[in-house]
Amino acid sequence: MMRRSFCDSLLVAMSLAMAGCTGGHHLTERAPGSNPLLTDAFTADPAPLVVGDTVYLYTTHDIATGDVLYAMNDWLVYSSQDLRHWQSHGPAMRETDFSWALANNSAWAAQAVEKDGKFYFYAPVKHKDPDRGFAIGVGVSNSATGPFVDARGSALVTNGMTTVGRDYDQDIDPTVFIDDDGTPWLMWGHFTCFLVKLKPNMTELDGEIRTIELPDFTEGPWLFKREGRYYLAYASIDEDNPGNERIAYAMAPSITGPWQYKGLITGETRNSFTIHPGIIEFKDQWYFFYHDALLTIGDLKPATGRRAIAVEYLDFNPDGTIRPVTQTDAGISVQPAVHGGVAQ
Ligand code: FUB
Repeated sequence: MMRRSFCDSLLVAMSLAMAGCTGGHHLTERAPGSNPLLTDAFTADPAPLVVGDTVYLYTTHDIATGDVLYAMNDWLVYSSQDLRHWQSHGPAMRETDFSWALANNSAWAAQAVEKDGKFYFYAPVKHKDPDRGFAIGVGVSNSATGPFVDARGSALVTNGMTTVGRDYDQDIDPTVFIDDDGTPWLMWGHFTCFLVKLKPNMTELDGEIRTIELPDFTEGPWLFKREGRYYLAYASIDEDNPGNERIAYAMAPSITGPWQYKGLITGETRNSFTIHPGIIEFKDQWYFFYHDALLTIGDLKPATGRRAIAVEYLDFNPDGTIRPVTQTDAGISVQPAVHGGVAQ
C-alpha cells in the first residue's frame, strides 16, 4: 500500500502546477527533485556514481535540432549531495578526446566507476576506418568530474571483437561493475548482451567475451548488487510487438549467471522510444534514474533526440524482487512511499 502525507500531496500539486502540462515542461520554479531532474541541457542515459556523501551523475548530451534523431558529442557530469539540488561541472569528456574516434556526434551512453582513488569512464563512440562501427573507449581521471583523458590511446572493445549478433552498432552502452572481491566486469551490447572481466588496471580485457541470454534485451545494461544478489536492469523491446523500450531486469546468484528474468521495472517512457536505467543506493535509499523527453529549453521542444533525465525512488520486495516503478512528474520532490508500514 502506498501512502503520502498531506504535505507531500501539496508539494506534488505545487510541482505539477509549476511544471505546467505533462506534454512539455517550462522550468522556472519547481520543487527540487521534480522531473525533469536536470534542466540546463538535454540529457539522457543517466549513470549515477556514489562517492562518499556525493552522487556524480554522468549523462549523454543531446544537441539535436530540427528532425535530427540523435546528435551527441560530449558527456556531461553533475554532482549533488541530496539528489535534489545539482551542480553542473560541464563536459567530463568529449568524443574528440578519443583520437581513434570518428567524432561524428556518436557519444552514446557511458558510465564512470572509481577504483583505488582513480575514476574510469567507459564510453561508446564510432571508430574511424578501417575498424568501423561502434567501439568502447576508457578515459581516466584523478577527479570524478574529470576531465577524463583516453587511458589507452586505442579502443578497449572494437566491432571486430564481437562477432555474434548485429554488426556495426552492437558495441554500445558499457556498464562496469566492481564485485566485492575487487574484480571488475564490463557489460555492454545492443540486441546481444556481452560480459567480460577487466584486468585490475581497468583498461584491459581479461579473458573471453561471453554472451548473456536475456529476454528481449535491447541495450542499456546496468549491473548492481544488493544483499548478495546480482541485478541486471536493461532496456527491452517486445520483439512480437516492437515499439518503445521498457526497462526489464534479471537476477542471478553470480555475475556470470544463471540470470533469471524477473519482469519489468517500468514501462515505456514519455515522448522517447528509448529509455535507459541507472540505479544506486544512496544514504539508505535506492533510486532509479531514467530519461524521458518532456523538457523544453527556449525554442527547443521535447523530441526523441532531446531527452531529459528523471529519477524515482526504487523499492524492493522482501524476496529481493523490484517493485514496479511509476514514472512521475513529482520524482523525489516528495517523500518515498511507505510499504507495509515500513519506509523502503
Ligand atoms: O543515447 C543514445 C542511445 O540511446 C543510448 O546509447 C541508448 O541506451 C539509448 O538511450
